Amino acid sequence: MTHARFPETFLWGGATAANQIEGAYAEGGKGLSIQDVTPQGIMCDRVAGPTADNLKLEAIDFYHRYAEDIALFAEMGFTVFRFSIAWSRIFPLGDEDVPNEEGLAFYDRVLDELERYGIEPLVTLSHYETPLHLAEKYDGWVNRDLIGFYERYARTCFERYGHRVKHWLTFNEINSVLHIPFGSGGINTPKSELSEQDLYQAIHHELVASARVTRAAHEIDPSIKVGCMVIAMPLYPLTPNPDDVVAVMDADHANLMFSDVHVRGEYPGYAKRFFRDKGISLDITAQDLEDLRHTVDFVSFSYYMSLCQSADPEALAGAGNIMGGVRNPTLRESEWGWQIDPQGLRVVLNQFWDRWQKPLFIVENGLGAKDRLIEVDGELTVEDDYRIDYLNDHLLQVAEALEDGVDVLGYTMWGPIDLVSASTAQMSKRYGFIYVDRADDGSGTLTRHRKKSFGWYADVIRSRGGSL
Ligand code: BGP
Repeated sequence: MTHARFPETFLWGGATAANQIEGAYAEGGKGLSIQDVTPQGIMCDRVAGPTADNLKLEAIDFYHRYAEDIALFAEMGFTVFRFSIAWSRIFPLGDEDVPNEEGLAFYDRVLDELERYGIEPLVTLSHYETPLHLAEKYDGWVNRDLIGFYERYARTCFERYGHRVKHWLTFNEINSVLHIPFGSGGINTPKSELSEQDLYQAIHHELVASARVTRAAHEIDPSIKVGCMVIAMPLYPLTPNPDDVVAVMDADHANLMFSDVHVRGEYPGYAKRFFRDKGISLDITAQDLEDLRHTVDFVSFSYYMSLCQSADPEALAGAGNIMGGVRNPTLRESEWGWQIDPQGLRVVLNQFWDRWQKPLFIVENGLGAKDRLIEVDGELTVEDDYRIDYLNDHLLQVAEALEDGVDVLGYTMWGPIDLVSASTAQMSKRYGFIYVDRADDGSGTLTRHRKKSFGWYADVIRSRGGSL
């Protein structure tokens, strides 16, 4: 085995979200979340209520099988596990005064199990799971009241779990609200009717809320580290035309604003100009400005792909996941058209480190693919060399970034166990090292099977990247 490429302190693991794994959507006193009314996925319109075709209602039943699943993570040698707390398990409606003890107790049990194996929890407070009541009654984050409700929820979590959870993320992919206002911000007004004024007011409320809970965490326990979480998507100019380079700069700004505010504690000049040019006039109080000064301890992000940008509106077709852009003619793509660019991860790690000089955490990265269960030596498994190649190539680029001097805290690949996809709301877009027997029509035994990549990741962790 060759030499370790990663430091001893580097955290290795996987990342999930409550709505994509837990199921038990109406058990333990849980209220409805916006995920319970989006059976087609976060990019689609909501429906009237929970419907039988919504795979997330049962998901992969982590709510009942967490012990078995965490044991499998431990078998791979995980040192960190990212999961989210379902806000509507703790505050079923979102605006009540008293938390739901049964919901709190569930995460105590999850944390007990992680502790048993020495796996560090990395907890997302809000992962596309706004309580539905907050969406319906308040129009989600458009309403300033959400700041107080969220702070109460976050404080409840810090007080209960803060002594055992040292790393927290405030909002999953906070910049996604630009594209999926309901899924990301619980904004009930249809996207086509939502004004930019209201959208940016909602964003402002989320940024203030994030800063306020960062302060609360530090007050409750100074050893707690709080990070923001953004979609990282390096943008390359489609051509060397300076117009395309400026298009990249503008599109970058639209996204970087979220982490710039989190890290610098104030709106950058380019954002103020954007608001001026667009005639957006935000309600920002003196207290808001003071609150924003409570900056994050680290920056975390998801990385799946890069895209090109162009100043030519005709070139701007709808490539990409949540965010748009132009296809890069030099890159391969996944079965879902997500372009594969391992070097983009090194680029973005360097860009973020140079910009903020804050520790970085890669909290999502992975390949969604259609897997085929086969029998090998009497065991059911998946020979997922395509997934191994994807992750291997990306991790080598993380090692390069470490050589570049970037401070990277850890890597939690997305979906270590197959789960319900956020965009398609189906099972067949699989990311896991662990196969879950459930099909898109909801059938299946939910039995877990180790894929080939399971042993591969265990080797990577054991050798600290030496086996890559
Ligand atoms: C991110 C989300 C995750 C996850 C991932 C993969 O945007 O934070 O929740 O699902 O993308 O996306 P998908 O499930 O659509 O393949």
